[in-house]
Amino acid sequence: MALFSKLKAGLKKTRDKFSTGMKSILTIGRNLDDELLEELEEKLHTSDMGPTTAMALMERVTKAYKAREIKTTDDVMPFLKSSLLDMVGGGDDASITLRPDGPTVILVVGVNGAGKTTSIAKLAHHFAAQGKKVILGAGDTFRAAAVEQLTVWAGRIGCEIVKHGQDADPAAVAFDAVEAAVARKADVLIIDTAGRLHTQANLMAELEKIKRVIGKRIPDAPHEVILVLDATVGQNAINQAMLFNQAAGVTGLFLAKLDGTAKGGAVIGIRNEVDVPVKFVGLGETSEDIEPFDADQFVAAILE
Ligand SMILES: Nc1nc2c(ncn2[C@@H]2O[C@H](COP(=O)(O)OP(=O)(O)OP(=O)(O)O)[C@@H](O)[C@H]2O)c(=O)[nH]1
Ligand SMILES: [Mg+2]
Repeated sequence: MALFSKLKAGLKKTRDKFSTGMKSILTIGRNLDDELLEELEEKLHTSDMGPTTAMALMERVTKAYKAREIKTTDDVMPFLKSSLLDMVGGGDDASITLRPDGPTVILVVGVNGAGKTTSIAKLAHHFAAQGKKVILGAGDTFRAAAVEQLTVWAGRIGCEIVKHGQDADPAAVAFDAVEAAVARKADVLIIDTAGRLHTQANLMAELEKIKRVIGKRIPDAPHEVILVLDATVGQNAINQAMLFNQAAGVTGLFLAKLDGTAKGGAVIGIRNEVDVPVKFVGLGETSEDIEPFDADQFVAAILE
């Protein structure tokens, strides 16, 4: 499958570091002992999945070793694989379920240039392809070009867009977009926001305001707050996920740019440290380059 090979290509760096490193120490005939465990720890720490995750994995391995659940070097890779699967998660929360009555409101947030607007186009395409009526809200009023960019995507995908002028209050745009989505009986409303640093408290507070205003029109909305992360930034993505989650209550991650020279290993760390599920991955610059996140595929792409 083309997209899976893109995923594998994107995770090449992670896979090379991880699998090649493992193979170099888990050689045939070698005993599973304390010395090997030390080497394993070192390899895990130099992989790009982050120190906390490396430590968590190591804890599991050591425990299993002491309990004699893993006895030989042959047992190590299958054990790591099932541990990684467990840590990356998956399950029911790994998708966006649309509500049967009224529009599902999705607020999209993230740092500058993470891939928010492109990922919105992908989500719009994803739902439109299922025959759903999609409306976009141009909540990034910070740059004039941002509204234009989203308008171009709306035109390509063939969905409506609600927009105000530049410098308009993003919360007001969001409110109007929700009104329009209700009035026009849309299935999905996806709202763009300006990029902001997770460390800028005033801008993070603005997200709360946008959420509050949306909630005034539909009490349980936004139903999803999707944080778009640039997969190429590695460990910093974990910090972003933590702070955006604190400020805006993130319900899912969109991992963009996994096709590039990504450090996708950070995903494992995110799930382990923030407990927000990855819902979609972005694998290119067109609206079709989107895949629902599949934990099995992801772990396979790292280990094979
Ligand atoms: N290769 C690749 N490029 C991507 C992907 N997603 C987004 N991009 C590119 O990343 C750049 C930034 O994307 P945008 O969607 O504009 O990012 P943004 O977060 O909306 O940016 P701001 O609104 O400026 O904060 C663009 O050049 C996109 O084409 C992806 O999955 N793969
Ligand atoms: Mg944008």
